[in-house]
Amino acid sequence: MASHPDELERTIARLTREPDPLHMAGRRRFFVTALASGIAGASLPALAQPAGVPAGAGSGRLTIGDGGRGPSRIHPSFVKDVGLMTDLNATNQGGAWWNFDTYITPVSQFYVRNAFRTPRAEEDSRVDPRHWRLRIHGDAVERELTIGYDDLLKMPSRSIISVMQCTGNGRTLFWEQQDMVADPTRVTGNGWGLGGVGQAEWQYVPMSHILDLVGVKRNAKSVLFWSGVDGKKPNTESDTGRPMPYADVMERPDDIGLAFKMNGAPLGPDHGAPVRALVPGWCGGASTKWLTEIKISSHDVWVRLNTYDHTLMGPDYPPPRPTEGDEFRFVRPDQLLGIPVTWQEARSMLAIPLTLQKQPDMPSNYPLARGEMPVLRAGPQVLRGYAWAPRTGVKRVHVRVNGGRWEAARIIDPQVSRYTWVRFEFPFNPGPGDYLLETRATDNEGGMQPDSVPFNKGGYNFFAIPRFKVRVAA
Ligand SMILES: Nc1nc2c(c(=O)[nH]1)N[C@H]1C(S)=C(S)[C@@H](COP(=O)(O)O)O[C@H]1N2
Ligand SMILES: [Mo]
Repeated sequence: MASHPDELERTIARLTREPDPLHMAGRRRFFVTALASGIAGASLPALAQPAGVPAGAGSGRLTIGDGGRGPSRIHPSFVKDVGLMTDLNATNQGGAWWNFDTYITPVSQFYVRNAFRTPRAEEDSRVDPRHWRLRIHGDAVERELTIGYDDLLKMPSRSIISVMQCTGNGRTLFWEQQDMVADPTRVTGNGWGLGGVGQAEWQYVPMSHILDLVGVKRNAKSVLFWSGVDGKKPNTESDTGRPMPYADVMERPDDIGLAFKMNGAPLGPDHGAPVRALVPGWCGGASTKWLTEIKISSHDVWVRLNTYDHTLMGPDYPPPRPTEGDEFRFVRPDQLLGIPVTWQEARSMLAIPLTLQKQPDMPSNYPLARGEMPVLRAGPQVLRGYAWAPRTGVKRVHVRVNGGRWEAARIIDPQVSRYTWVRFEFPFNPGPGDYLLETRATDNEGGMQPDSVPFNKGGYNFFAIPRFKVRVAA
C-alpha cells in the first residue's frame, strides 16, 4: 500500500488533470493518531459522547491548541468560548472537523456563521427573552399574532436531531480541487475547509402549530423568517432574514419550526437566542437566528439572502425574475442575481484536516501550515468520517485510496432520520508514504457525490468528492 510522494502527485494529477506541485512546509507539528483497530462497534448514537474513545483517555488526535482541550479564547464578536474553533475572520468560526468524534456536535465545537457580531441581550432588548417578541402577520394570515418567549414555551414542541450546514461549507475545495482561485472563475467567501457543519438536537415549536394559530389564507405564497436585529447597518438596514415558498413549508410543516433549545439547553446567543428558525436539510442560511418576525404573504418576497447574497450565481444558474406585486426589502429588482440555495446534497468527509495549498487565507489557528500534510502512523488503524444527505438520507459511503477501487465503508450509526448524519469507518493499513484518500456518499435515491461541481461565484454547495492527502510516517 506504500506509495511515494511522486506517485501521490501522479494520482492527484490524473484525478484533476491539473498538475499542482506540493509545497511541503516540512513542519510536522501535529501527528494524527487514528483510533486503534478494534474500536467498539457503538451503534447507538450517544449525546455528546465520544465514540470508541474511553472517557478521559487522550485520543492523541490532532487538536487545536497544545494537544489538550484547546485554549480558552474569548473573542469580542461572540459570547461563547471559541477556543475549540478555527478563527476564519471577525464573525465566523469554523468547527475543527478533524477532532469531531461525537454523533451530536457539542455547542463548544459547533461552527458559528454570523454576518455580523452576535447581538447581546444586555445591549439589545430584542434578543432578551424577557422582552423578545415575535410578530406573525402578512396579507395571507387570518389573525395577526404577537407572542413572547413564555408564550412560545407553552406551545407544543418537538425535538429532532439534524445537521446544520452552511452552504459555504467546503468552499475551500473549489479553490484546492477546482482551482477556482483566479479570474474568471474566482470563488470568494469564508474558507471553512469542512468545518461549516455540525449536528445538534433542536427543540422547536413546529410551523404546523403556528400556521394553525394564525390561520393561513388560500392565497399564501411565501413565508418570510426575519430577524431585523443584525444586518448591513444595524437598526437602519437590519436586513437579515430569508423567505421560503409557502409550498416548501407545507411539504413538512412539522419539521420546520421555531427553535429555542440546542442539545437540551436554551439556545446560546451565538446560535440565535432566544429563538431562531429551523429549516432542516436546507442551507443554514435559511435558519434565521434572532428571529423577530414571520410574514406570510400572497406574493414573493426578495431580501439580501435570496438575491445577491447566498444565491447560486454563475453561467449555469439563470436568476429568477420578479413578478408584478413582489415585495422588496432592502433590495432592488435589478439585484436578483442568482438562484436561492435550498436543499443540501449528499456529502462526506474524513475526520482529517485538509492540506491547504491554494486557498487565499489560512484560518488563523489552523493546525497545519500551508502545504503541510497531516501525518498518520504506519500500520493497522481505523479511519473515521461523517456523511449526510438530508434530502433522502445516506444509503452508502465508499472510500478509495490513491485512485484505486471504491470500497464500502462501515456505517456505524443508524440513520435516525433523513436529516441526521452517520459516522463511518474503514480499516487502513498503510506503510510509509503519501496517500490520497477520497470519500463518496450515496443517498437513498442513488444520488452520488460527483468528481466536481459547476462554478458559482459565492462558492456554495461544494458537494463533490473531497480529497484528503496524508503522509504516513516511516
Ligand atoms: N440573523 C441571522 N441569522 C443567520 C445568520 C446571520 O448572520 N444572522 N447566518 C445564517 C447562516 S449563513 C448560517 S450557515 C446559519 C449558521 O448557524 P450557526 O451560527 O448557529 O451555526 O445561521 C443563519 N442565520
Ligand atoms: Mo451559511
